[in-house]
Amino acid sequence: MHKSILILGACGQIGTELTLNLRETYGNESVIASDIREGNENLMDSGSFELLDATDYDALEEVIAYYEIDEVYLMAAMLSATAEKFPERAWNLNMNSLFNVLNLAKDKKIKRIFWPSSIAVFGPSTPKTNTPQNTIMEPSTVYGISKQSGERWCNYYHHKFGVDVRSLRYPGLISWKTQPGGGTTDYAVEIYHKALTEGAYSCFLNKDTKLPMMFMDDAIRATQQLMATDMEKIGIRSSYNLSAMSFSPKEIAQNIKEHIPEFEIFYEPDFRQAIADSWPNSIDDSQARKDWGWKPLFDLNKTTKDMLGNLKA
Ligand code: AKB
Repeated sequence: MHKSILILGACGQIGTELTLNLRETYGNESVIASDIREGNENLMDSGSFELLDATDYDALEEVIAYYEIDEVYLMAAMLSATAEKFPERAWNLNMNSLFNVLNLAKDKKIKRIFWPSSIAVFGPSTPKTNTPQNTIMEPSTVYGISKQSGERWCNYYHHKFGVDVRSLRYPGLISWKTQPGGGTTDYAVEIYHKALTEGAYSCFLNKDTKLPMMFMDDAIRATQQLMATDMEKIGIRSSYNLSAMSFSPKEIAQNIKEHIPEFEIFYEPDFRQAIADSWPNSIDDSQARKDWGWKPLFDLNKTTKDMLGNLKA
């Protein structure tokens, strides 16, 4: 079936790879990329691009009508570390962009939405290990509060207005094509770059801070899989727990040392340590496995091999 897809925030870490993958699946002409700035060459050259602010309802409505869009992936967001510095801007971006797409779907201008949530919805009072799908959620960060509120709105719009919105609680995402920006889990990408360019890395988290992580290929596959799942199989309309691996800075450094024995890591925790301390160290994603057959393919060894190989190339 032909469908027309719009990616908001297409030039970011997830948006870039998602756009390229969706273009491979559905054809370049069917996937429209948009962002407030232009993206890398691959993205810009492979299909249509619109300069678009996801918080501008009228502009969004116009692009959706022009391209006769069926599905929207809302990847524009301010992440955890930056959001602590600009709380109001983070709230406005993260919430208004979501309301825009939810209202467009409510008014039948689009058929399906993907909106990413995060492990940041959990807080210090949440059980830390194997965190269940449904549990205590008292996020202590601006970003976490916006994601937790967003989840409640997604669930509300689905049950009240029949909006087909689907969501995943992404863990920290590791990728080599586009760098992340403004997150707490960004260290797990920076470390590979620094290992190759400088042979050393100064980490902004403590050595034993274990966090849930995932390689980008798995995250993109999970996203496409969820979006292609039959409506009746989707039992969760807030957001699904999603998991692949968990490790600490010390463990990823040891893993890198197997490829670069002289690599050194130093620890200089900053304000991001408190954010990381408020998050789970592992996630129970059995609901996603049961409802739509989720299964990760990348562990830390495979991720490190792929990251170092591709960054070197
Ligand atoms: C962040 O660190 O803010 C993000 C996230 C876990 O959602 N990568």
